[in-house]
Amino acid sequence: MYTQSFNVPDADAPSGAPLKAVPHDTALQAHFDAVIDADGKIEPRDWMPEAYRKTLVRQISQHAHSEIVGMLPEGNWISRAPSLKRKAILVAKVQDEGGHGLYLYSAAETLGTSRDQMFDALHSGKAKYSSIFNYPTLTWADVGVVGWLVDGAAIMNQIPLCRCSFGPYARAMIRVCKEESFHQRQGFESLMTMMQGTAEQKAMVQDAVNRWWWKCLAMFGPPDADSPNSVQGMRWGIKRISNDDLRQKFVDATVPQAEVLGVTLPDPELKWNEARGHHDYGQIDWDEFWAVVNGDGPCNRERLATRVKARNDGAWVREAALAHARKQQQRAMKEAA
Ligand code: FAQ
Repeated sequence: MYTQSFNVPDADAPSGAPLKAVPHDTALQAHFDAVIDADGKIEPRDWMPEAYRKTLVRQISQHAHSEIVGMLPEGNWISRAPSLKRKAILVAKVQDEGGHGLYLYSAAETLGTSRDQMFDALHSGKAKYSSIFNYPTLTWADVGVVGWLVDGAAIMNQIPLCRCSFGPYARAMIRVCKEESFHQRQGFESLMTMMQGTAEQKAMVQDAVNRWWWKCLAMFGPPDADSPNSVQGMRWGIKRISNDDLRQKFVDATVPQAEVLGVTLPDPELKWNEARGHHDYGQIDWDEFWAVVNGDGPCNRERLATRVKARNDGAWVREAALAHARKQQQRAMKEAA
């Protein structure tokens, strides 16, 4: 008998008889392991261990939710962008994030989970999304800083995901990374313009950097020693670089950019360490991070309420589309009869 576990007794076996190992099981597992070891790709129709499938659904759906919830902090500024050019760029960027969410939901659907199940998990507070989107965008400079630092951190994390062992996720990431890189540059360029402006504009940029810097460092997830999913994720070729190593790469890449921009990163302990060949940096507030991840950040409730309202407000569109599809199908069947 075929089941997901491949390990049930035969129907004609006497009850209480020991489970018969099904030879297929080990062969499939061995094939999966060989593909992973050879750095190959697992595709949706391939056999995969249930734990691998579950991990991917967890990570990809959380990633998709982050993109969709991530539209909100910047979307908040579309109606107040300071010029037509900035408004057009921001509309395009926020739309791109929505598109990333859709690629990712589609990738997760190939693993046998429905979009409704994923939305239910988000809306009931069961699924996570990135901590960073639970902070408010208080000024126009925050929009530039989200592009520069939040998209910058997202790219750092996502480039290794282009080599993820699960094909649909890896392929989605290639396109996402190209778009994120435009997002990061537009953020930097917007801040650069402000830094050539008035003293008030420069102060606004510095204030935004002060408020977002530490939250961006926390985006990479808990320290490696406290990251329960890392070891298995790396064994499976889902994660390629650890949370702490990505965080370090982000710090090292951002310090020279901050110098070009003319802003100070708000960390007195930030300094080049010649022996390590990296920048040292100060302590991240992990209590704050976990409070935000567990639903208690400045904007968690507002963000979820906005997503639930959007889902409810759109119900009539989904119903109308389904009714239209049913009508078309009936008409086609009548014509064929
Ligand atoms: N926020 O054992 P680990 C973007 C959770 S997209 C909330 O280290 P893992 C684009 C983690 O889920 C940003 N929760 O977990 C954009 C786990 O809980 P669970 C999103 C977090 O999976 C820009 C627990 O902590 N990017 O920004 C966070 O090995 C601008 C233990 O952690 C992705 O999702 C966090 N920051 O590593 C959009 C990339 N960190 O699930 C709009 C894909 C950790 O066991 C505007 N995801 N947790 O209940 C990943 O690479 C990984 O899932 C990590 C976490 C690195 C996030």
